[in-house]
Amino acid sequence: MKASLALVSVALAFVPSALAHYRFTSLVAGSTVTDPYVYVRQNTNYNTPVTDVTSTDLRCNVGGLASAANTSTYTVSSGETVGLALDQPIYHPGVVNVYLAKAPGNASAFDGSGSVWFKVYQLSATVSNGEYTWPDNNLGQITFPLPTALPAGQYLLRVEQIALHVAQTFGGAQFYLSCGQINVSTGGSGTPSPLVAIPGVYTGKEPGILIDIYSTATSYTQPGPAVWTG
Ligand SMILES: *[C@@H]1O[C@H](CO)[C@@H](O)[C@H](O)[C@H]1NC(C)=O
Ligand SMILES: *[C@@H]1O[C@H](CO)[C@@H](O)[C@H](O)[C@H]1NC(C)=O
Ligand SMILES: *[C@@H]1O[C@H](CO)[C@@H](O)[C@H](O)[C@H]1NC(C)=O
Ligand SMILES: [Cu+2]
Repeated sequence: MKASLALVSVALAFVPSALAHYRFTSLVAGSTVTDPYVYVRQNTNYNTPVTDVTSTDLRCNVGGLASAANTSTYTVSSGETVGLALDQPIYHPGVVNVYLAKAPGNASAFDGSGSVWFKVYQLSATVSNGEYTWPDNNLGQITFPLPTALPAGQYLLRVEQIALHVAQTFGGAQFYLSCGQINVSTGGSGTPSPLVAIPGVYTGKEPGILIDIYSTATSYTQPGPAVWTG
């Protein structure tokens, strides 16, 4: 087993980067791009996407709960632009959702369980002349301004890109995702809603997840709850 794993690693090293998948590795705050996996929970499945929407791995990726304590928390202010950067630009057609969950204590001790997640940002597809346009094509990072009404405290910042190139069969959509850890030092007094659980938020049968993107497009329905704008 060890030998064959090593051979796979060697083979992967020679795959042109355009053919490898991509990972969300680094927290972005303002104009600062932090080092990989310092403020982002490190996953253990390299760049393999999650495809089972009922798995706990959908929350912070495979290994993302176990690496919590080894992940630092970055202090930001509400209203600041934050997000996650990738190791290489997104190239599978798809859409993006960003969720936050407030930790009861330290973000590094939070497993993100329960109905605690709310959506703060999304990039959805547009349709024109029967064709989809994918908003995230070639992006190297996903960033957005934190709502100014966001209360102070520590949060998990979860970015997912749902790649839809083989999503015409159930379980075909690929979820590329990571969780960062942020500490909102000066916040507002809003009440984020609606709150959802991850896993739980998706069935995998949503029209924006189980979809043949190569057929004639009429509309696109973004998966997940409405964005909380504060
Ligand atoms: C902890 O994270 C650092 C990067 O911040 C990494 O170099 C190190 O390997 C990690 N340790 C464990 C046990 O995962
Ligand atoms: C958060 O972590 C710090 C440093 O490890 C610790 O002193 C503090 O008690 C923790 N706070 C909570 C609410 O767990
Ligand atoms: C979070 O921010 C507050 C306010 O600036 C600060 O007192 C606290 O030490 C920070 N916590 C962490 C874990 O960075
Ligand atoms: Cu891929």
